[in-house]
Amino acid sequence: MFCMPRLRAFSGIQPTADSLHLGNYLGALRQWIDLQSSYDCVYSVVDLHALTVTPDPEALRRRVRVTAAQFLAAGVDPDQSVLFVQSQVPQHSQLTWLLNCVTGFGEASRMTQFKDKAAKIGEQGVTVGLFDYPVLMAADILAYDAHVVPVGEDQRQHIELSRTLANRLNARFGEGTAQVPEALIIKETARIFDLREPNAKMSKTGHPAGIIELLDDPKTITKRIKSAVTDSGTEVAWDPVAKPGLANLLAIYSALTGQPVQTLVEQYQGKLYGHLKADLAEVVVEALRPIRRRTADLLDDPSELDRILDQGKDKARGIAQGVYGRIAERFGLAVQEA
Ligand code: AQP
Repeated sequence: MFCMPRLRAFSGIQPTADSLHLGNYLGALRQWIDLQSSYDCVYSVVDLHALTVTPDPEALRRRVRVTAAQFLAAGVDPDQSVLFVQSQVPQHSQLTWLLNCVTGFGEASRMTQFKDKAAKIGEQGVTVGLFDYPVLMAADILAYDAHVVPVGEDQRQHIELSRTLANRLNARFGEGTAQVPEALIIKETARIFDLREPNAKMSKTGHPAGIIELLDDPKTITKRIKSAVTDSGTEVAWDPVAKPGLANLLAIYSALTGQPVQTLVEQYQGKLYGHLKADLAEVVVEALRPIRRRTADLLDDPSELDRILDQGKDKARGIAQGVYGRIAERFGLAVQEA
């Protein structure tokens, strides 16, 4: 029987914290898991990106492993998908340089995440690396000829840049130079908000009280959900503009249970916000319990984690070397076989 080759999905998450958070999980990671049955999936702990915020080397080493362990614990299957650490595949940096040379300074300057992060860090701390982050991300994606990129809403502009650069390569060097990727963003969970500031996205660098980490213990999860900021009203209703905090809790509840938001709203008619928060805390605790347990098991067995990442590195290099060679040759570079 003739089988159509599968389309390829690529995505990555930065090892910039000791735990991923619920936004990373619902916005990206859960999609990664679901795509494994129908796509050829390549997932990466993108440690080169983490260097843009100058982490302590020891913390970076630890976080690379704990991030990879969480991918696996959440359901990334290393026999089905390629799981690797970005810095172990040199083509990411090599392709970034080629893409740097076709990216306008003006178009890179328009990236809103750079502006936001630069504003937080302050002028003195901003590096060229942080500015170049979206080009490195384009290289990550193009190096695997990825057709789709499962991410949260905050990455939409970066995927647009990747598309622009792929189209530019094809226009300049001929069709087939680069695969033009598409963002895969799930509307309902595209942006999970901070529990204390429901108009800001939940972020690894946010205030701890506003974040639910995948590795948080049940007591912490319960405390954070119970003290989540809501409005002064009493009626449970879906109104992201007037009741952004409540809408965020309903979105999380719905995403983790599969119950439509409207069903939840009806279920909590005549009840107080506190009832919903108490039930949601239980839902989140039970959803994250197996991930926390499996992550701990994986970290207790360092040789198995090493084996998985080593196998992933070889497979990732196998793909990226070929794609990089094709693109570099079209630029006119004499590519050496590795
Ligand atoms: N709040 C969120 N809601 C939905 N999706 C989200 N993602 C991040 N936050 C939310 C998605 O998770 C993936 C993680 O990407 P990343 O770690 O490489 O970078 P990030 O987007 O900058 O993530 P953080 O956790 O918010 O880190 P900092 O604090 O560094 O900004 C991406 O697919 C992202 O869309």
